[in-house]
Amino acid sequence: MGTDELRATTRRIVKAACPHDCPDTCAMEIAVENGRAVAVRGGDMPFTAGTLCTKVSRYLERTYHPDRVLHPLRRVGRKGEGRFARISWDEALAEIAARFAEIAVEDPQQILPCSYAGTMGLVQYASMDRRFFHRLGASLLDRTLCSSAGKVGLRITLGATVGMDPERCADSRLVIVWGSNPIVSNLHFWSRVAEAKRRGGRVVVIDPYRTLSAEKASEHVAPLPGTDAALALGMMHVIIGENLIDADYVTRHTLGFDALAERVRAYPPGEVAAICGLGAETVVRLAREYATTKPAAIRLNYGMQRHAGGGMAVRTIACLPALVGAWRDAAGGVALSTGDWYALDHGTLERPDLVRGRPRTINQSALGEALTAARPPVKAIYVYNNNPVAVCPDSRKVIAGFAREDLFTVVHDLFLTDTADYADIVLPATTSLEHWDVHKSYGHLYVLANAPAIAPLGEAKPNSEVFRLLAARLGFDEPCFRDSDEDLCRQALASDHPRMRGIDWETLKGRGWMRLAVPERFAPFAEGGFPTPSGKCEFHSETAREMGYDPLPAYTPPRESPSTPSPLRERYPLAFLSPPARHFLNSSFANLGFALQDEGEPHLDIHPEDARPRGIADGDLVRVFNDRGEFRARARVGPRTRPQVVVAPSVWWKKLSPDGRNANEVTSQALADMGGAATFYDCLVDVARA
Ligand SMILES: Nc1nc2c(c(=O)[nH]1)N[C@H]1C(S)=C(S)[C@@H](COP(=O)(O)OP(=O)(O)OC[C@H]3O[C@@H](n4cnc5c(=O)[nH]c(N)nc54)[C@H](O)[C@@H]3O)O[C@H]1N2
Ligand SMILES: Nc1nc2c(c(=O)[nH]1)N[C@H]1C(S)=C(S)[C@@H](COP(=O)(O)OP(=O)(O)OC[C@H]3O[C@@H](n4cnc5c(=O)[nH]c(N)nc54)[C@H](O)[C@@H]3O)O[C@H]1N2
Ligand SMILES: [Mo]
Repeated sequence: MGTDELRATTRRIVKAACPHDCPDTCAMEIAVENGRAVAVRGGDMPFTAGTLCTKVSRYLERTYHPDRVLHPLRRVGRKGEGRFARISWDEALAEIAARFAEIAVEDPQQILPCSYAGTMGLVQYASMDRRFFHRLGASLLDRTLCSSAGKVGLRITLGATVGMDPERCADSRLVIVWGSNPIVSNLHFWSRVAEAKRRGGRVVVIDPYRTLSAEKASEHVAPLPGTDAALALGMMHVIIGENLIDADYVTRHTLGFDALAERVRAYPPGEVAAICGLGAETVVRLAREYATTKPAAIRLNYGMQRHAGGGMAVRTIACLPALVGAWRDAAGGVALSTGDWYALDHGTLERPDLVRGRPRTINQSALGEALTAARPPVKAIYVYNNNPVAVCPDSRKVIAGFAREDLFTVVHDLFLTDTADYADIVLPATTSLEHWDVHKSYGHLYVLANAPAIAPLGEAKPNSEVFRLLAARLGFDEPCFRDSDEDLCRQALASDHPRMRGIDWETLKGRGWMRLAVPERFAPFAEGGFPTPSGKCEFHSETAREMGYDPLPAYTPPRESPSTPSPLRERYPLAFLSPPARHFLNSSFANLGFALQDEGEPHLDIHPEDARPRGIADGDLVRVFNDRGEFRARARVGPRTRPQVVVAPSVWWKKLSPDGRNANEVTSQALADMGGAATFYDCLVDVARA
């Protein structure tokens, strides 16, 4: 037998899921030969359709990267210096257990879990870890870095974090991509948008920045950041004023139309246009096109959420489809997240019933504040699935916290991140190729299994396993601390909800992916049936009123904006955006040669009108600064961004940037109106030649 034949006989294909924080949640197939992964490709799940993004198609370079942390480490240098010596797992676990036990005797709330979305699998994102920290009585963490404002906005309006099936957008005649750059951040959705366009549909991108998606759209509308709710109210003013509503749908399936009609009278196109920095005719044309084109889809995303009025902006835009009856068609409606369609009982995995006492909750978007000023203090922090030194706002405060000599810090990661440099103990994590998991998605309607393709590299361990071991060391003897990862996968799917019919772990594991039990052309609200208290789309919401919000859609101006008069605006006249870079995934991949090569160097897009008076030429090194801090980037002068808005695609590792800093030096810990969410894009700066 020749070597080729031998290879062929030992090759096996493992069905997996991309674990990253991206709406696409791709199906993957991993080819394995003699215990080594040798190829990855996109799976046959319809949404993935056999292709992966440029980052994940090179996943083996990440998995087998020479910089992987492969055994536990203990700090030998100063905090932040990143000097470590190898220790054994036994030493590492013994030290963590001893420190946690000692602090817990005093007050377990002084221990803080710090995790976010390094992996989105239900097991490795939130299961054994939550059980462990609940049982310990540790502080709870409110995970608000990404989507919590919009989730509340949707819940008030539609009743849950639900919407149209993004896969159906290929059939839309109009797609409004609002505050999103899908070519970068939602690639497989973009292929549906491109298909809609090929079939003669129109694609309008609403974004202050001329993104790749904006360039490829039929039309690009560039409002000032944080003004989207005003634009939506202006569109409703036109739609209602010109009687372009779907009166039958409004009567049968909405609540509070008269109050809404009254409200939007205060938003005539001229005034809205002035707020948004657009022409009034744009507002009118957009409204007419939206109301008269069927089916029309709105892909709403995170751009407008990361502002003072982010929750209300999502709520306001989410009212549009009911007004024009867009929900009648599977290819119409609004898509922000499909998360709640899964109807899973996360409590089974996370076991909130284990919580000891009444621990406080710490907001992750104000982590810097918590680590420097919380009372009682945070004495120990355990970071996993998260790189807070790079990704949390207001870095100066975050770093002041992590630099505290009296803070005991554990970081569990694949790489020595900016955060790991501050760790007392570093633990090696597995990639998704090395552990079990099960995935839902927030951008489609499939469930995916992830089987390990290879054994853990070096001494790496999955999150779940480390918490199992720590629970044993701390004497937690509840049986749930002995569940295996496959037990957890099984429990994750244990739901008797009709949409989960037929989806159990054994079946899913065999097939790799399964669609929720919903029709192919899923038009969830064609006949109303919203999961709100009234069963209608709530233009007027008592839920909102009870939560202390305006019961009607409204425009909440950004705190820091060229469109909001303030003393700050006089000193820092430019709006600063730091949206996802194409070749990074938040700060993941941003340490890998291939991604760094593709992304170039930290840069700042600035319009010629803003560059000229500052004496900035294309290619100059510039300082981006405000009262919170500063970082440096290479200026790209051109029309890619609109006047008064500068843009620095992110999130770069600080220690791999020329000045050791990144965009979060200037972002603020102020919170959005809803969900305690971060306001990364509600930020004024000035720029000068360095
Ligand atoms: N390649 C890549 N993909 C990613 C990520 C990544 O880092 N890299 N991150 C993942 C994660 S965690 C998330 S949450 C999603 C994010 O997904 P998206 O929200 O789709 O993120 P972006 O693609 O940056 O799109 C946001 C756009 O909003 C614009 N914007 C900023 N402020 C405003 C505003 O006030 N109004 C409007 N209309 N637009 C505004 C920005 O210029 C930007 O182009 O992407 C996921 N996918
Ligand atoms: N300026 C600015 N800041 C932002 C944003 C922005 O647009 N602009 N976006 C925000 C958004 S939307 C988000 S979602 C957050 C994202 O913030 P994070 O969720 O922190 O995402 P990453 O930066 O990718 O860091 C995830 C870390 O988890 C590690 N990891 C991966 N898999 C595992 C695993 O199985 N186990 C363990 N223990 N670790 C693992 C990765 O190696 C990586 O270091 O950032 C936010 N920060
Ligand atoms: Mo995110």
